[in-house]
Amino acid sequence: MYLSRYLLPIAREAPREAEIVSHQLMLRSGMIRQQAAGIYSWLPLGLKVLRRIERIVREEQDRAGAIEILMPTIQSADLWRESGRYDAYGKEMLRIEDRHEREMLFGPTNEEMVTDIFRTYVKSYKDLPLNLYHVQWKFRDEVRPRFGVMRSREFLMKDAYSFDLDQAGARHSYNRMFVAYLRTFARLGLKAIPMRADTGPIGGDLSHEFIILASTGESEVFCHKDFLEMTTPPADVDFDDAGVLQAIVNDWTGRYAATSEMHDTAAFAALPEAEQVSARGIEVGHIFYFGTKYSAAMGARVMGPDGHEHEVHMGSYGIGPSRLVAALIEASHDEAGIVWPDAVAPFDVAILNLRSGDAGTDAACRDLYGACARAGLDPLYDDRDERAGAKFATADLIGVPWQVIVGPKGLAEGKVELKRRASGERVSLTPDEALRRVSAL
Ligand code: 5CA
Repeated sequence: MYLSRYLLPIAREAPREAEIVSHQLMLRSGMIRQQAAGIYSWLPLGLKVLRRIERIVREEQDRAGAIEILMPTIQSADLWRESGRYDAYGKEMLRIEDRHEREMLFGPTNEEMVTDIFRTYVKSYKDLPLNLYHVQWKFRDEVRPRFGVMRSREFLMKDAYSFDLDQAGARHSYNRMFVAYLRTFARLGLKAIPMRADTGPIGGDLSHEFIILASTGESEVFCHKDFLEMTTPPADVDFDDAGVLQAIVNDWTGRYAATSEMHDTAAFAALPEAEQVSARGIEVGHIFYFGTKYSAAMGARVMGPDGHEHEVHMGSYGIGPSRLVAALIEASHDEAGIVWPDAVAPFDVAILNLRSGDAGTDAACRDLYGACARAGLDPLYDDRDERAGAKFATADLIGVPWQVIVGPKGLAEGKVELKRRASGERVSLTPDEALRRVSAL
């Protein structure tokens, strides 16, 4: 992308209502625009990051055996009356009436709808286990939307729903998602810690929140220090092997970790002081096992091998890709701006032309741009007629992992400068060497 043709509305300062650094940086780097309280447009740069997160989330869902569908944002109240949640959900649910005076709602989650799909099409235990997921916008009329897309009213959620014949099967399904989440967050460059959690309006008695530690997090959390060093399950883990998955989950749940709602002061105090971590955290994922709560209420039954009908055991599994954009910035930024992990960066490399309009630097930048694109990289070329200082500041602010700085002095010796955003390290290289270095990652 040539920056002169892009929409990148950079702002020197963030509006005062932006309280936390991720919100400030998302506004300053032109990633989002607020349209109403807690409702945002995603501008080109923000959307690119959101899409890269979604892609990793999908790849790990698919790897774990979940199947993607797409359910609508608008749902019928009748479905929610079947589970009893239409009244129970309260003011967080945005209720809508259509022209025929039918009661509708903007979905805050999809347990009822997916249970309806299941009961329509699946009749036998032979079709189990089944896990259906979608990535769709949700609406929750939060009393206090705040921190930008971190706690918004409209937000993107990946929600998966598992169906099993019995509790043992459901446990395996739960563990599949547990391990998929460990892999997802690690691939995003985050250390997420699974913590026993409260189930709230979703229900059930087995639940984990996946929390990343950040000083601006909304939750108070307590955990064992070992979590900071644990290794992520490999890509080739056998998701069909219930024993292997259970062992991984046991390992990740064997040490103390809890949010303030579930905190056991005595158990935490029993840990040696050097092993206690007490911090703030951001909830980036939440998984639930709730047995037959929805299948019983909505008549989702399958024929078992015993010739009898069984209410299916279900779980639901959420990740917030839009919240993750903000969480990633909270976890990775400095005074100059965002420092994207390679896996989610909006562009792979920024090419900075220090003298746009100069035939030599223009040609070198265009060549490099073409070579990057041919190497499968996604380059952003700052070809604007701007001072070098403004180009450096923009590149640092938007946090592209590599910068190739092209100026007439260096070019006279056949060299460009390659800067790694995260470390600030700069080296002088030929354009070919710079390209090789960038594409090696
Ligand atoms: N049905 C279940 C699981 S699919 C569910 O709704 N779970 S949840 O309420 O915990 O939400 C799942 C994830 O969505 C959260 O972990 C969080 O990452 C994201 N999320 C929830 N509320 C918001 C919000 N107001 N703004 C941004 N992201 C949110």
